[in-house]
Amino acid sequence: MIILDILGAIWNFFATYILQKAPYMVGFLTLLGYALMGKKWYDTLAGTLKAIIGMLILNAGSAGLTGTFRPILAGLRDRFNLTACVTDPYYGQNAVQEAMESIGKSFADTMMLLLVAFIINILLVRFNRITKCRALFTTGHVQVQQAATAIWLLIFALPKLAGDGATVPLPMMIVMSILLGAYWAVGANLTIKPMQELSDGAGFAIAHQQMFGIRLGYFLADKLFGAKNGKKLKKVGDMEMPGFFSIFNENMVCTALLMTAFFGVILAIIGKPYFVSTGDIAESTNYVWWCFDKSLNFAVYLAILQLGVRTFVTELTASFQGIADKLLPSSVPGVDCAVCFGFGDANAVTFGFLAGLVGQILAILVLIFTGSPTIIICGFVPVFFDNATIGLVANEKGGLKACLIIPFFCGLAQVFGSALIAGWCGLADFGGYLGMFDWATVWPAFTVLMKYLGYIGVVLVAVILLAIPQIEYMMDPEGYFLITEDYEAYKEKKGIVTEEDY
Ligand code: ASC
Repeated sequence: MIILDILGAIWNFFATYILQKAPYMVGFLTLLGYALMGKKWYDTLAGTLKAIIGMLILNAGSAGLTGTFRPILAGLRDRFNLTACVTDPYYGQNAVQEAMESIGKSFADTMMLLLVAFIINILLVRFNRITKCRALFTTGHVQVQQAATAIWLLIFALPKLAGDGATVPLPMMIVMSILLGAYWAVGANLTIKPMQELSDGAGFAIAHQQMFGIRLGYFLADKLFGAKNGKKLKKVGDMEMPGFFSIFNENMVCTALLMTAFFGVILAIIGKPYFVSTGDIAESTNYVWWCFDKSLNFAVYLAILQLGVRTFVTELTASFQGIADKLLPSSVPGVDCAVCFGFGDANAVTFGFLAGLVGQILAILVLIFTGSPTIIICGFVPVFFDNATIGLVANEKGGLKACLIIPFFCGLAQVFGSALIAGWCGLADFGGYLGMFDWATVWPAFTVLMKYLGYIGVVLVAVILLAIPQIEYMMDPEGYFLITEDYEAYKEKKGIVTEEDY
């Protein structure tokens, strides 16, 4: 009994403080990786600390961005008295919690789902010679948000299987874990090629909420805007601006100026009285200066975020070699989408975000003017992190045009998709929906299949998911594992020349 109690306490600690907290999960993997490699204890300690601190810095940047700009976008809703559903992973998670309580179900099942789905992800990677899945999800906060949303979508799609009790019955739990675990493994796996190319083989995948979006953006950028007949691509970083415009070449300056213009307009629309009423500013505050200060802070948080990436990425990927050699062959860690902001053209992050914002605002206006029963307010997290990431990847493959056009369409898809699914499954009534790209496109499609085809739909979704890495493998059997095992050899085989190699 005592042993069981101790094991229970250890597990509880692990689940609460490590599994759900990305910095410590990354630290744990770094520690494990270095230990498996037999590194000296003090090097292991230093590497682990650096990985944790780097990830904490990244979180500080991302929390700063979200904390500063979320109230501004939410202010639009209050200012115009809209009863609208906010697309934001945290609002979405709260909405699920309230929705579950409203039907007498316990939210505690989410944690169980998270754990079992994570084990399925590990197994799919462990047996990757069969499954072809090469990426392990490490972003715990995202996993919690997704587990919550997936529980609700599945209860909605399969009410009979969900039963009437307070807890989710075992068969339902099994279905949920398989689908979610497969989505993590397959989605993160889809991002490996775009990320290896973007980072010149840094050895990570993205484990976030727009993984299908990244691959789609990469594919479309290449097909529609990619370099043809050996012509060099015009990327964001290649723009040589004359005179005054040359100051836009500097990332911090570019971000600050663009944000001042964009947020200036939004803040002008909301107006000072609103922020006085919320207590954000005093009556005596100079509103224009306050807006300017907010906009400059955008560049500050982005810079912090990139510093975080530089601090932890090499430690994590170097140590992960130990895990790949001993435990999970040919695998890479799946990390937060903000990690890729440390690679590629820094301005593509800003351009992608702004193009996505324009798309989202346009889509919201369409919803308002067509009298849609569900109105969406764009939360900061989806509009920024999704579109910046997709824009960065699109720029790498298809240049400036791709970096603007693809995120614009993603912006439309995020709003229309979220409005449809959140209205349909009832989460809009609770004020929030996850709203990130995959959850506004891929998951709603899965939900339709399961709602109308029942168990056949479930099987279909699982088969579709598991078939994706197989198809990817069939398209490039020789390069498929090489790209994670030895990127230099992969490049040589494919005749890829990067700018650094010139
Ligand atoms: C999310 C989420 C966040 C951000 C962060 C980006 O989906 O919940 O806090 O994106 O992970 O770095």
